[in-house]
Amino acid sequence: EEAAVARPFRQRLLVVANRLPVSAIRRGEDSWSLEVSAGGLVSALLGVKEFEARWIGWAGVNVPDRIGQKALTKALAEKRCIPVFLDEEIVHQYYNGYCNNILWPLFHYLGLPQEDRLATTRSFQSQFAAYKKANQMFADVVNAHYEEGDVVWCHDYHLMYLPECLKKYNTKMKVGWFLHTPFPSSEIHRTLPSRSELLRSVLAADLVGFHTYDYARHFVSACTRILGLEGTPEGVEDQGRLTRVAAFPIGIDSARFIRALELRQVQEHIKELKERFAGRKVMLGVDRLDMIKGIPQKLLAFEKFLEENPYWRGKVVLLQIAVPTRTDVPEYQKLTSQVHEIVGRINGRFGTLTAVPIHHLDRSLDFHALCALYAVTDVALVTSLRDGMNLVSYEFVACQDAKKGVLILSEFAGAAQSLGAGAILVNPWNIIEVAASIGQALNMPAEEREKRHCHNFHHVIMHTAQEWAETFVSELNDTVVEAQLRSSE
Ligand code: ADQ
Repeated sequence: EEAAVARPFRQRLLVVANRLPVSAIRRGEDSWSLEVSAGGLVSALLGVKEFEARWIGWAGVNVPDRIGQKALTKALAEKRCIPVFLDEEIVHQYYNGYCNNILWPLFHYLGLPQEDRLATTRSFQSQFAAYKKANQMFADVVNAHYEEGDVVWCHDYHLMYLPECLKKYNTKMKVGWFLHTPFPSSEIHRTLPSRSELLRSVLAADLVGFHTYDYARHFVSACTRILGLEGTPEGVEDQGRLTRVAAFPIGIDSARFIRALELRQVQEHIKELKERFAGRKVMLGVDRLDMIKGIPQKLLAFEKFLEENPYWRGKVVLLQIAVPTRTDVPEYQKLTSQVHEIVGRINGRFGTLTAVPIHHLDRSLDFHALCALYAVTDVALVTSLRDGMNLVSYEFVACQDAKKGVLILSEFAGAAQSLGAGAILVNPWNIIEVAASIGQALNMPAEEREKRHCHNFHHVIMHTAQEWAETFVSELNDTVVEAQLRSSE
């Protein structure tokens, strides 16, 4: 950081995402304590020395009073973070409602919510209004901090309305937008009542990025079929103005994982885990507890495997670490109890007085514990029903250079396109196929494991998060901003 500060000029990068990469806890009327979360995006941008990143987003807390807001703004400034204050009602309608109840399931091919049609229409409209209002509030903050020469990078499905709001303020502002989820087939996007408005707003950006070529293609098809615009090899053209659309597959900060494995505390943890599971093969699942991750399907496949392979009973253990998310949403509560029920049944069927086949944890693990688990795993199971990329598969590969374990990977994760040659690819809906692939993975000869691992390891260390961020921002810089914005309809 310090060496980079000495450089004469570093371009400012305003990174706009729904959540700031910090958790804020209020300690008093005007005092806050902050904890920086070392997520992928944070380490990706720390690694990019050409830019000086500022973060703009919601701090995840409701701060209704001016004193609290002022104090939090000041505390966040030290972390180069700028807050957007959203009240509870907006959070409910924009974040829980439109983002997580409508866009998230739709983009993962789970369709729109299907309650009573009239009620849905009404709540849909108010949620979309809140979504636009929240995006406008983000735009206000960005605009207040923008200086000429800055580049603005908007993230994810929460902020699809942001590029248009920003360009309305300033047509010269360089605006990029990146989607972390899949972009679905245009036939799916078509079902969304606000389909055109969102596409048009995203097109106001200068550069639009996705994890895979397929998502980019789906987006371009949506623009051509729904908006009647022209798709070109570079992107989408509207009355002579080009919005560049391309694939930028994300990666991880692989060096951080590899370094962690050398730490004494991680080594000790590895030793403990090895002793604990001696004589058994370790299988691992690490997911947020979300329907898109296919956790019930994974458990059913494991059950099928144990059913058909009595030899392996007692010789293999599945560690499923599932962080609860969105716990106030009924569907997520239902998923939790469904998962618990299946785990209970399998452990009841195949457990003994001294050992159970599945250890299921409803919580997150700290970074070092996670690295140790990745390192002792023989087979990782990633069975997402849809997943923009899936970084867990990358993290597993990064920690496996000693063991050369096997990755079973859903073909519906973006990662299948980069790690497909080394992984065993499966259709997570096909329980029998996944069960068979568990057998294949557990029995795989060392030579084949090594070959597959090397392929994936090479990819993971070569295509890092830093490289991803650098490529996106430099391509954004290369786009030509035309000071023209289509008249909105
Ligand atoms: P996510 O859906 O959150 O991300 P993923 O890419 O797998 O999915 O990243 C999850 C991150 O959380 C990983 O870094 C993982 O280590 C961590 N994590 C998950 N479960 C954990 C647990 N139990 N304990 C500790 N840590 C845990 C979204 C998209 C993805 C896309 C990313 C990045 O849904 O498809 O890859 O953004 O663009």
